Amino acid sequence: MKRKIIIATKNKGKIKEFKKILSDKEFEISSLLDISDLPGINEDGNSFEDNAVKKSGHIFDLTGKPCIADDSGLEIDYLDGAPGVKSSRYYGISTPQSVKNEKIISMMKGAKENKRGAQFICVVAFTDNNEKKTFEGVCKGRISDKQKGSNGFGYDPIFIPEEFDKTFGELDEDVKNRISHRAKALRKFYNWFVKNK
Ligand code: ITT
Repeated sequence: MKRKIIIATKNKGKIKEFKKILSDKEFEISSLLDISDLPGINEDGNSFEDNAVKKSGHIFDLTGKPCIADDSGLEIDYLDGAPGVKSSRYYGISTPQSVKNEKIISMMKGAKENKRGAQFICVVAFTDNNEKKTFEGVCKGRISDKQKGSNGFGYDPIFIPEEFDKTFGELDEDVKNRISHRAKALRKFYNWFVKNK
């Protein structure tokens, strides 16, 4: 029998990836796009972990159903780790993503290849009636010199994962869903879940 789980997000890019990555697993997944009128949450934690735990705990408290949340972002070495935990609010929550990406490209103009390192981080938090657990995934790579491709979402058109020379925006979605920060965190979650739940 399929196990019901709620993904505590309205981000369509994340929802698509969660569903794909967990598609061969025995979950019946719903998201906040399927549940109307839930009050939002202030993501004011200082870490991905704080925010992920806050989001999954909040939705578990409201629904009483097992819940997973994802807090994620891009850390760029050349920008001292920015945008990091503020990735979705960087340069304004309603600024179009392509403008944010262009801003980063221009701030990094002239940065040499060995100074362009970056990593995507994802912390998945699980909450049910008797526990809270977190799982982290990291995907290392570098920032490209222009935006390329339209696959994925967010900063994908400017991020080139290690061992590739195309951005996540250009790479096939199946490749991203195999090697990404989100795939790694969800694999850890799943391995724990099957042993413990
Ligand atoms: P929820 O809180 O509802 O899950 P959100 O978009 O606000 O949605 P976050 O606070 O975790 O999510 O912000 C993460 C941001 O980091 C996201 O909006 C993207 O801009 C970026 N990001 C995270 N994972 C990414 C990925 O796989 N590819 C590209 N950008 C990503």
